[in-house]
Amino acid sequence: MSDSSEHGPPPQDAAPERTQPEQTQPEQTQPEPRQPGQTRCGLVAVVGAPNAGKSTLVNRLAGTKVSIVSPKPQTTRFRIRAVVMRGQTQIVLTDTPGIFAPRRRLDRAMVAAAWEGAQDADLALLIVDSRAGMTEAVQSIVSVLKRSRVPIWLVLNKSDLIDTKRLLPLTASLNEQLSFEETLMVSAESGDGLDRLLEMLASRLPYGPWLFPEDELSDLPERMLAAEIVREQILRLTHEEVPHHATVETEQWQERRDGSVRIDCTIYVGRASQKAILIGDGGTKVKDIGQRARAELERLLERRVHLFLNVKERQGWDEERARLRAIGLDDAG
Ligand SMILES: Nc1nc2c(ncn2[C@@H]2O[C@H](COP(=O)(O)OP(=O)(O)OP(=O)(O)O)[C@@H](O)[C@H]2O)c(=O)[nH]1
Ligand SMILES: [Mg+2]
Repeated sequence: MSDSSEHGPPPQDAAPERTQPEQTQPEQTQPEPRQPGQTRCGLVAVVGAPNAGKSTLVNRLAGTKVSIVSPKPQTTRFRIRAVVMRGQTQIVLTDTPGIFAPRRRLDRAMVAAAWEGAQDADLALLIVDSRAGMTEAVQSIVSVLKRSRVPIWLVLNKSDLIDTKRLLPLTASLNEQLSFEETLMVSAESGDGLDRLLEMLASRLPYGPWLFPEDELSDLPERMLAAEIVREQILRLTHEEVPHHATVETEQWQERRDGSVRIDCTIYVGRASQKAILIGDGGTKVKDIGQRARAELERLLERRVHLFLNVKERQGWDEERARLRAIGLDDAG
């Protein structure tokens, strides 16, 4: 398929190879607390191959849905922040797109967003799908992470799908390649191991003031949330090339006097055939997508929602800078 350089971060990231002794250097140890009740705060990037369960984990840790989830790879397209409070620690999680060998401008921008998330962090969690094990994608990501100065924890996810004893060879082989500061086994789906993960994060992050208000759960604007919830249903209800060749933008957000909101979204697809699949016989598919997205939005926004979807064919949208900017991706060249 591809070598690690294809999965790699932008070229400016050229830190020296991570070596074993670096782990024990004093810069990585925690200072003693100066006074009881002192606050801690840190940025924790959640990175990994597509479909590893990063967004499921972030949602579960945040206790709410901040990022969409689907059984298909490449669900997350841009970084989403979730703020989790644990005692005196503010854990600022960044969900990132899965890292894979990119081809389209859209894909390159997604992978660049993931690596940028990792570079800015105090700590990175490498999420690995335990059942999938050491895939080519994981191998490539590890070979790039080796050059990172950010401390990395290995989080083996989906422990509910596998006898954890069978994970020992995978753990050993990953730890041989990169000296992870910690290795944990969790199930983002069942919640197993997550309390311990939060506890460990809370006592690992540096002392310092909180960066965000305590009640700020996420940085996703409501207009983008609406578009993402529509896209989540497209990922769930359509198959093959359609979901990956669709993008959603919120065109209008109208508050109504009765407290409800009217949301108009446009779904762009690359081809007429994809548009036909999305619309479905007599409009049944897009109606189904709309109904499910509306129900989910009403739950998340805690108000009545009138959702209108408009499907447009727009060839080459995934190479268009404006379309990528609309979903919060910078141009990755
Ligand atoms: N059984 C099981 N399934 C899980 C677990 N965590 C995530 N999943 C499933 O794995 C699939 C992918 O989950 P996501 O959270 O979307 O994965 P992701 O890493 O964010 O994927 P991308 O955004 O595409 O990179 C979904 O079907 C989840 O329900 C887990 O711990 N156990
Ligand atoms: Mg995701």
